[in-house]
Amino acid sequence: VKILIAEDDPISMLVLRRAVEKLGHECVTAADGTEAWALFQETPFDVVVSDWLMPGIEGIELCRRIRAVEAGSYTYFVFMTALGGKQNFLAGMRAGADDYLSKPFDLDELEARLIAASRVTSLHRKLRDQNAELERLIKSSFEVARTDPLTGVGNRLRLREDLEAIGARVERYGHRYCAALCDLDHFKKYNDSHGHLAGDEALRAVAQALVAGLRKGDAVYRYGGEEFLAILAEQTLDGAGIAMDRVRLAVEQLAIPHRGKTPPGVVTMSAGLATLDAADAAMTDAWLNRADEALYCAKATGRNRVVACDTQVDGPPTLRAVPPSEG
Ligand code: GH3
Ligand code: MG
Ligand code: MG
Ligand code: MG
Repeated sequence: VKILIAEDDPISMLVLRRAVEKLGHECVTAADGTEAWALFQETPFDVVVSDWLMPGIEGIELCRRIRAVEAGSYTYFVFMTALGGKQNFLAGMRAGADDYLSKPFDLDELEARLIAASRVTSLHRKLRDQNAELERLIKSSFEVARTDPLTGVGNRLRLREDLEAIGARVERYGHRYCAALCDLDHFKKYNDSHGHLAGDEALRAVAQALVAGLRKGDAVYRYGGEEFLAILAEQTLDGAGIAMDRVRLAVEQLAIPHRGKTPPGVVTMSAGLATLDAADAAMTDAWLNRADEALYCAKATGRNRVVACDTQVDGPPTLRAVPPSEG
C-alpha cells in the first residue's frame, strides 16, 4: 500500500519510515500537517499515518480534510498518540480516523494496522469498481429498453417520454416541432414476394436513411411494424416538408427492388406531416392524429409522396401535397 507519514519529530519519523519500508510498503513523508495536506492533494494515499500534535495543520484537522475531499477511493487514517492519550484517540475516531498507534510504537502493532488498512482499502476499491459496473449496466439497460432492436431507432417508450418533454417545451418556450409519420408502401406485398427476412433488412435500411437524412436535433422512432415517426425540431411546416421529401426520395433511391409493385418497382415510403402548436401543446395525441390524416391522404393520392396538414386559426385543418424534390 502507498503510505503517507506525517510526523514532526525527526527521530520518530525515521524509525517509522524504516519500519514501514521494512514491511515492504511505499512511503512518503511530511514534516508537518501542512506539508502532508499539500502532498495528499497532489496524489491520494491508501494509508495516512499521522502524528496528533504538529505545527500548522494538526492531525485531527488533517483527518477531517481528507475525509471531506475523498471521492471514489478510501484513505485509511491511523493516528499516533502518546501513551495515555485515550481522549485523543476517541476524538480522532470521531473525526474519521480508522485506528490508532501508541507511541513509542511496536513493529507488530504497526504491521497489524497495515494489514487491516490494506484489507479495508481493497474492499473500498472493489466496491467502487462494482458500483461503476452497476452504473454502466443501468445506463445500458435504460438505452436497450428505449431502442427498437431491429432498426436501432427509438421505440414507443422513448417516444412517449420524449413527447412529454416536447409538449412542455412547446408550451413554455414556444419551440416548434413537426411530426412526420412515415409508412412503407405496399409492404405486405414486399414480405409476400421477398420474404420476411428481406422485409426486416429493408426496414433497417429505411430507418438508416431516415436518421441520415435528418438533422442532429431531430429524432426517429419506430412507430409500428413498418411505420416510423420523425420529429423535426425548430422547423416550419414548409421546411419540414422539404426535408421529409428529401428523405422520401432517399428511400426511393435506396433502390430496394420490390417485385410486387409496379413503377418504380422499388421500396417507397409515404409520409404525413403536422406541426405542434403552442395552443395545443398538451395535445400530442391530436398532433399525431393530424400527421396520420396527412399520411392517409398521401396513401390515397398515389403513395411515395409527402402530404402536410396545415392548421388554420379558424376552420378545420387543410391538407396539401408537398412538391416532390428533384431526383
Ligand atoms: P400501404 O401501402 O397501404 O401501407 O400497404 P402495406 O402493405 O404496407 O400496409 P399494411 O398495413 O397492410 O401492411 C404492413 C405490413 O408490414 C404487414 C407486415 O407484413 C409488414 N410488417 C410489419 N412489421 C414488420 C416487421 O417487423 N418486419 C417485416 N418484415 N415486415 C413487417
Ligand atoms: Mg508531534
Ligand atoms: Mg402500416
Ligand atoms: Mg405500409
